[in-house]
Amino acid sequence: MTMTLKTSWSIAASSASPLPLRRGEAASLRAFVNENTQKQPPPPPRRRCFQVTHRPPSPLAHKSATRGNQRIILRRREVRGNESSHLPAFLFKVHYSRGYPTVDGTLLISFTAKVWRMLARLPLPQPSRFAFTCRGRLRLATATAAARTLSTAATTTTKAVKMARTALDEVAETGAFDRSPSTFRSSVSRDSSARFPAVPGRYHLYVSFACPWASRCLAYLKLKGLDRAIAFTSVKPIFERTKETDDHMGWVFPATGDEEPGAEPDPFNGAKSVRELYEIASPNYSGKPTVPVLWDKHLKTVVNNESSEIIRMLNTEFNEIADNPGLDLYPPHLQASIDEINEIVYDAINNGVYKCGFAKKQGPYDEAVTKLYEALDRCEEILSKQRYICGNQLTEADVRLFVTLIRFDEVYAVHFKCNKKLIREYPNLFNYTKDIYQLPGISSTVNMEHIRKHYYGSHPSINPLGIIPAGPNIDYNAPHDRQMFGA
Ligand SMILES: N[C@@H](CCC(=O)N[C@@H](CS)C(=O)NCC(=O)O)C(=O)O
Repeated sequence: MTMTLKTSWSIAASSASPLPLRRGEAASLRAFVNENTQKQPPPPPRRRCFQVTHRPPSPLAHKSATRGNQRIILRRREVRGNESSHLPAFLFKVHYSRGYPTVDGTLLISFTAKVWRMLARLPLPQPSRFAFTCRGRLRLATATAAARTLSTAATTTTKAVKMARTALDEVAETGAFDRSPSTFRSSVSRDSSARFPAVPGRYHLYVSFACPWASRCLAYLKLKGLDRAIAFTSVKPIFERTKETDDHMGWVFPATGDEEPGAEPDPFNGAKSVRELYEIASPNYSGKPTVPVLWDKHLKTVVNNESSEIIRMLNTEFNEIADNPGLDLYPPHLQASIDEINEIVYDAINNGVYKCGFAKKQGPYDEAVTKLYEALDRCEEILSKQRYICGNQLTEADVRLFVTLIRFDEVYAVHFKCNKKLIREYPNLFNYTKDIYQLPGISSTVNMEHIRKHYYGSHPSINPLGIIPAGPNIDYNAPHDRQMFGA
């Protein structure tokens, strides 16, 4: 039996097939999806950001099949939208291993088990083209161009999450930047019997000084007094080729400690690139090799690559070995207001500057820049009444806001076109930035040389010649007026 799905590829099943289609299963993938999506309950509220968490192994976890030079791997994952919505999902991965350049496409799709069984039986796609459209709305694309052009769309009951190779690829057809979720989401625990117990010296943080997300973690190492228990290594600031065999550009380590001040060779794995670290942890990894990486030296794996989760662990799980265990940056009485401000700051400011900078069309840029300045105005207003963003106590929300503010006038204003107003034109935001910069240890987490080199030098589609503008060289050690609020 052979059926053609749209024009792109066909589904074949016969008794000779290693995984023959079962009777009663719909004749085409579209029918399967229609059938299953129609039976689904009403969709949960749609969220732009999905957290990916690992579930205990199920019989459906890790299925793979090989045909010729192609290998298809299907893994079950849970995709969590928010507290109330749990979408079943499958990580759908196609890996071309022999005879073609190694190209992985990875998608997370929320399919039912029945559709999953169907997918597991599909003949493998042609390397040149693998795409199908379901009800005109769910589109999966992988194969050669996949790493760059994965597009995503959601039906009422399904959600596809892109897994691209660099942030610059994460632009939807609308021209808007759409950040993909982090993939390693395990936790270090103070419980000594946990898989990742909080033991001094066992974990290492791989960062880039340029990266605001990684810098959150560095700020926590300093504030909590954990820098002796957890060491870190920074990569070089400018993206380079990560492999000879393909053209992926990303974070690389210097060959020696003298090559680039601030950057060091990988002390444990001798990796040339962050990509290599991810491949040690997961040989078929095809997502974005991002920093920060919380690395387990003992199990040689990535524990977690999501900064918002790493900082929560650093706040609570390492207190037995922290020099400053009493500092709680996410105290129970402020959690609701921290969560609320984080949501605004993440979407409109932290990620908002990227949405301005990576937008490929005027509309998404206009939308992002409007939201960005609305949020900055709101923060300015809040900070006219209190020292920190959630009151008169430093919290996680301040660290998260600070890492973007400190980069703003130096890079985002020019490189990401966030030039409507500068941070130094907002009296409260500017003084607040200096206040946090002057907290013990924080200035050592800000390497402006790396920040400027990275942004201006790593995004040729935005700054083709890589020229680094001269200014503005702000003195963040200059006096500020924030003591007027006490504390
Ligand atoms: N959600 C992640 C985002 C991390 C992230 O995007 N890091 C950027 C650096 S600022 C990265 O490593 N990008 C690599 C690339 O685009 O190829 C986190 O907060 O940890």
